[in-house]
Amino acid sequence: MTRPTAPLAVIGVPTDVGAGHRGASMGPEALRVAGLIEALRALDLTVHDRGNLGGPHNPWQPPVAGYRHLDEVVEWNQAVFRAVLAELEQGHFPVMLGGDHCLAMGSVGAVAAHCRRNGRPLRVLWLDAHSDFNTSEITPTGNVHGMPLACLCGIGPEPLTHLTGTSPAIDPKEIKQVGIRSVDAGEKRLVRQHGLDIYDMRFIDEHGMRRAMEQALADMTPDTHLHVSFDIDFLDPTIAPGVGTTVPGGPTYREAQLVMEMIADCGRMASLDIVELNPAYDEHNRSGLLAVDLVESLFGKSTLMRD
Ligand code: HAR
Ligand code: MN
Ligand code: MN
Ligand code: MN
Repeated sequence: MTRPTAPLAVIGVPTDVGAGHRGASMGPEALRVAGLIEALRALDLTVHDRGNLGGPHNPWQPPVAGYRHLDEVVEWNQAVFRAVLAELEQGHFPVMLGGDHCLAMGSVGAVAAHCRRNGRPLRVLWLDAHSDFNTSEITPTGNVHGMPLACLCGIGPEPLTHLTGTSPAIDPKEIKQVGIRSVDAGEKRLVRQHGLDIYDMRFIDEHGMRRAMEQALADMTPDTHLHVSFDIDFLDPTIAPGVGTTVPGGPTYREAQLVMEMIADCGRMASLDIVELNPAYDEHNRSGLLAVDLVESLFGKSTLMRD
């Protein structure tokens, strides 16, 4: 196990403009109230809590031409992109507290731009119930939190595909998805067409989480930048009810712990999103507390090794 040595820069992104349920905007504070910052410091990590980014409020309008709140999503993501790139340039490890998953366009976009400039290979590990590879033509909802990976791969509206200046920001080959169990009809075609490497719940049932993670984390060079995008709805809703879009049949507590421990062991993680926590749907912040528990393992806390 290798702990990151770079100081962490925690960036709150209190938005729910990309979601179809309101309340993920309260996620950053719920994670802080659950003790995230103290838990990371207790692992001897240096943590700068940068507070929250600002952005447009949620106008709560229906979708227009296949997108709900496109202008607001663009504005939030420009802010995320700038903030994350600035931290990476200072040698910091950015940790985004969401906020809905649309923010990953800004965070992964910045990581991709940084890797490109420094000639570092990139891998994006997407822990989620959903593939988040929709487009305005195929989305059943118009919610942009269902589209970030398609936009990052160059499929989407110009202001979102060109956040980093160049499009596509990432190659589908750089993406590994784990825990997937809800993919819309048109989205299925698209993820197959782009050859996404997906370890869905069927794979996990048949081969186990250990094999899924071994394969998802295989073939990284020592200089690979691993970005982890942790959507709380990855977890089974019986243990993490505090999200807007629950999907039954997700990883158990032990499976989720193994995921985090194996990521810590690989020693490549250099940036992280924690997204979709929605305190309006939670029970006494139990999903927030669980997220903190899992993130401790992600940063190297283990039962028998040194704390
Ligand atoms: N696929 C559905 C849609 O596009 C649900 C997407 C839900 N997304 C998140 N993030 N909660 O994974 O509307
Ligand atoms: Mn510093
Ligand atoms: Mn997601
Ligand atoms: Mn999801």
